[in-house]
Amino acid sequence: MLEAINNELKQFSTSAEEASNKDIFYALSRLLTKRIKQDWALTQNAYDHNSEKQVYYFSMEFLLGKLMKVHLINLQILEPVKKAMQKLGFSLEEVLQYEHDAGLGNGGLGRLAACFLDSMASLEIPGHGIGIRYKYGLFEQRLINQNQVELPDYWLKDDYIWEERRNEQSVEVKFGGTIHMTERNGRLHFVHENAETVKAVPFDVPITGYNNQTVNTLRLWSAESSLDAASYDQNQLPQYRDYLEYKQSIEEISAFLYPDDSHEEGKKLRLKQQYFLVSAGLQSIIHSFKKKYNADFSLFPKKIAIQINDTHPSLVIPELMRLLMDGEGLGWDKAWEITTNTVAYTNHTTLSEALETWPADMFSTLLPRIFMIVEEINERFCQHLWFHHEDYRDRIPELAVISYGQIKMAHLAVIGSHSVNGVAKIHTDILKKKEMKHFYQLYPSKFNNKTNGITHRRWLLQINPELSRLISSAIGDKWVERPKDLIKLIRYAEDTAFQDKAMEVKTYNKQVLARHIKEHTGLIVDDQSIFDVHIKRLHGYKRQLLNIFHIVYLYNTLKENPNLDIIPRTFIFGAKAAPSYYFAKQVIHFILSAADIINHDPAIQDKLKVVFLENYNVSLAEKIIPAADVSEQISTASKEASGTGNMKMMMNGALTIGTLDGANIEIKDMVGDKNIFTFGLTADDVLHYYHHGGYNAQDIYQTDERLQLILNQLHDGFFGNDEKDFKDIYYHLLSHNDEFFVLKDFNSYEETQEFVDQTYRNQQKWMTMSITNIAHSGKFSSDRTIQEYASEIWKVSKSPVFSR
Ligand code: 26V
Repeated sequence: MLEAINNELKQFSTSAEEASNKDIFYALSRLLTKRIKQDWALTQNAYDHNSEKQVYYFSMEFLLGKLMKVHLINLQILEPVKKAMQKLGFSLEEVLQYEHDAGLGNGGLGRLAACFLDSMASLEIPGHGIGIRYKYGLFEQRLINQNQVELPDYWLKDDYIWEERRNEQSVEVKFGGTIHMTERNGRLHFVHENAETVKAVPFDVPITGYNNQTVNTLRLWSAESSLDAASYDQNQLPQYRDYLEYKQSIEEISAFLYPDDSHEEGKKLRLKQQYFLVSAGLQSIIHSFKKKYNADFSLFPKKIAIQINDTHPSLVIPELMRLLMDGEGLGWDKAWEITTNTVAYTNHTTLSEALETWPADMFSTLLPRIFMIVEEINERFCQHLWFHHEDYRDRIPELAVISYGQIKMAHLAVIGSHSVNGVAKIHTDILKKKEMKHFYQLYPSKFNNKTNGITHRRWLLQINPELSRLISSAIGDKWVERPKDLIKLIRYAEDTAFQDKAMEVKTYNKQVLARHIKEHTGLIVDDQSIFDVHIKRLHGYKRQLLNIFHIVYLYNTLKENPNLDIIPRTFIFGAKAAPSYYFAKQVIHFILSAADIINHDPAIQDKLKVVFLENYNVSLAEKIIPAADVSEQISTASKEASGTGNMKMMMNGALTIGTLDGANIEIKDMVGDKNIFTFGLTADDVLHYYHHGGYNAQDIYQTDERLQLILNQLHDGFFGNDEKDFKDIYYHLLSHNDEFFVLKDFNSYEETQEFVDQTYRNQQKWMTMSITNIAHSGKFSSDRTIQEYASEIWKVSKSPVFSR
């Protein structure tokens, strides 16, 4: 290994003595790329020639984070590389910092896509990602004057080491223009005239499997001008200026990731991005399909499975129809059968403000042919209801794809696919019983659940090597390939020697995080305190506000009674707010302002510390999660479709304080009531209040003195001069009747937090609970999730590149 690295350095006429960390990083990346490319070519060759079904996961987001360590682990060369680095006088950890996070996603949905790619490759499933190569990923967050400020994330500034441009596989995507219909040999032909043509260039990223030879592909599409700059005379200024403007308008399509995953805006550029992704992706799939199977499209659903990550890529349905009919000459019925048998849809939210709809006039101008096809899908669906479901006649406007000038993408996705899945049991139940009740009654067999998962290779093996080693020393290392084997740890849950070691690991991880906190915020936190962690996007329903209310309550109580006996706690937050989400930004401002007061008040005697870490992203999550004692999963019940941070923290031995929402319920089912702290309204309670009323936030304000004090502090400027923001939170809760039941759940949350404190005092009991959580976390590996998608939706099996 040492020699290989030295050789790489030599080729760039430098030596280990003269090299910088960055030189070493590039040398290592070249070395790895060469190794990976061999297996990548073999895998590709196998997929080109065998007749296995191929899976394509279409997603507007892939939140990959860094990949170098993943590759080192997957190729089983982490230890030798680490040693070689040491010999050369470098620290691998420092070298790895030179890789920029690929932040091509907002949060849970994008990170899930990345975990799925990892699991598909590790399980030897021929499964690929199709996404967009955004020039700017999710914004970088700075905290300035206790407020969030956004900076662009120009992650492609230095070359992206893993990508491979495949110019020769570029395709064209057409926007705008008009559709001209002609008749030839008794058939209608559709000619797209005066369209704006965009060149879609694929950049492929290799996805390595763990300890196998599979290297799948994530294909990211980039928009480029199809006109050649050379054909413009730079001296002909007006023309050249037009060209530059045109070029910019094209490149805009893959310029940035929309940073708001909470409010759907119906923006034209976003629709352009979606069609760009879908059209480019499908054209390349059809191209490789035809190379293998000529034009026998009846084979298509047997050889291709397409999963769409939420409705964002749901234009695959009309676009596949277009390509099959206009491109390949198939009739409607045949094309429809192929399309619906190929496409499957995953729903990730029931929040109405995030559901996608497009104004029909904008849609038809931008995508005239696709609009015609969507209209036809709508027409046929409405006719079907009218003639075959008489009792649904009144509901046609409610269920149609196009109604009152709006196109409803979720309806299109359900009608045009053979499978509709939710991402946790309760979420799927809510889809069936409420949100998509009528579609469920019409198509019961389409609906199914696939509870989310996370890749245990990244989220345990990679980020927590100390815990991984301890686990393997007790139960062997088979759990790495078979995560359900973690259950064998259950024998050690009450083993005091093992508990001591697990506690040592946790303390070590807390010390590492404490150092990071000191370096990045200047705050000194006690590694003996409870590390209570709330990391996720900032959103009203995720209730960071409930957490900070409880912290302020503890602060107020300690001020009253400085001798109050509580276990010291360090509250750790990480969260980005969508740039235009005003309320979310006010909550950040509140947390930071309260933190400032609490952290600097000597009366608190360091019993409470509040830390807000800047720029929460995959790499920061990797530093925080191994050090968490308490995992905050406190969404308003019914709102969090699944959550995946809950699984990551459980797998690292944190105990959950959570509502009965999303996958928290399945965590509870696995570990049992005794090993999780649940509280608050249930989903049924919440839905009942929404439908029938009966909740009055003012009543709680009047009767609960603790909350009255906090709300008055917000109103009266206790948290600083910038009191407008705080007043807005006050009015949000009291005048808008506390949409997310923060006040309603406060009492139950406070009591449960008190119980957490009491439980922590018994360290043995705590460790029993912690080890029990780790032991049951195998179920939440994305390997299990992917196996379920593979056997129940995609009908694909393992396809090893070489049988071992
Ligand atoms: C929505 C929108 C709408 C406007 C434009 C940009 C944009 C980007 C993303 C989204 C998706 C929101 C849905 C979502 O992220 N759902 C989360 O999915 C996770 C994975 O299934 C799940 O664990 C979380 O509970 C769920 O909130």
